[in-house]
Amino acid sequence: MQAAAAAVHRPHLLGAYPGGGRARRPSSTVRMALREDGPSVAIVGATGAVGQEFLRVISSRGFPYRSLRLLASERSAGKRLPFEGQEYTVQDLAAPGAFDGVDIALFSAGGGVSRAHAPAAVASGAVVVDNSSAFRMDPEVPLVIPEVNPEAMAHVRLGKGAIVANPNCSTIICLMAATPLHRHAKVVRMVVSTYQAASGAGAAAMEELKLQTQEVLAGKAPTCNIFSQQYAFNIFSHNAPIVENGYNEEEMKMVKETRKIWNDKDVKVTATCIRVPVMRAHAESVNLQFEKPLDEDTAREILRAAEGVTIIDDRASNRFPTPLEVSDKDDVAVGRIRQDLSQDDNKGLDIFVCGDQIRKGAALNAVQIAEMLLK
Ligand code: 2RA
Repeated sequence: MQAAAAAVHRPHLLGAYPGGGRARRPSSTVRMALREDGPSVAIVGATGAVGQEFLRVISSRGFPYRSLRLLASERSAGKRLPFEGQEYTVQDLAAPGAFDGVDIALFSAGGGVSRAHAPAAVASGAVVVDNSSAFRMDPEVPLVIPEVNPEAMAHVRLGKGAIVANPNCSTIICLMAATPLHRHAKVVRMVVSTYQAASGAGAAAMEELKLQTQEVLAGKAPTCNIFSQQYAFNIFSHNAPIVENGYNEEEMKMVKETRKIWNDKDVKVTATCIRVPVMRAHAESVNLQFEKPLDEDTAREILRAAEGVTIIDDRASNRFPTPLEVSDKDDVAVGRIRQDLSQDDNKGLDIFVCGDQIRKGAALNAVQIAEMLLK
């Protein structure tokens, strides 16, 4: 048994932040990424929450680009957006030639837009990194978390049109922590309970949470436009539609995407997904049952060495990951690492994981996929 679980902080390029995890590169050190030898990049859904985060991540990581095209629906076309000292006019993604000359197109404008326009981008030779659910379960489309299954996109080449899908945010955050343990002891069953932030439902949901909080505090009835029920000071089952088996679509994504990413059709996964009034980072309680024994000290060592993972696990101070602490950070944070008492022979662990939904759950993962195309 381990003696006292201490908070573990690993140094990082972007600088450790107080209490563990990683800080986003400060704006004063932002690198100009406009480079003649970079690919030509298009961002579809450039005015949305994830679209805007694509730009921040491109800038903070110095992702090289020769040219940048910001695309959105006709409604947003004509808007002007500043980025790295230049001003870009948002163009209509449905206009003829919208993807001409584009090497990499980062899509985050919903499944309908991806289904309608990704094929045109691919036909013009672009590699599409799609953040929607449109192609995730297509057997021809790799579903990739770079730290987890980079091999799935080994055949994808710049210059040859293709689609690579970004997994759902909840799956990314869960598997960032579960996969290093899975590699060691093989997960046979995983039970996930999520506490999902407003950002997962888009910028309008974040605004609704702010507005409702003010309204409720002022004794007014909350405005419910995005969600059908009060969100501030409340939690409710995830807003995704319920399917025939009683699960909602968000829960089924966790089940199906985990199997695809781990290339393991037999792994047992069950999930309960809940929306909580938190702005932009998801939290997840994950129970893992393994084929082989895995003690909690070894698990902590494995997670400490895992890329993109920070451990916050200070039992003495009762200090563990929180959505606020991981907001705007690249890493997912893992804590509450403990042996599952109900499993024999150290074959079970409980962990608690938090990750920024817009960043690692969406934009950062997509830009990391794009980075892999440059290697
Ligand atoms: C959510 N599925 O509801 C979204 C994020 N991709 O949080």
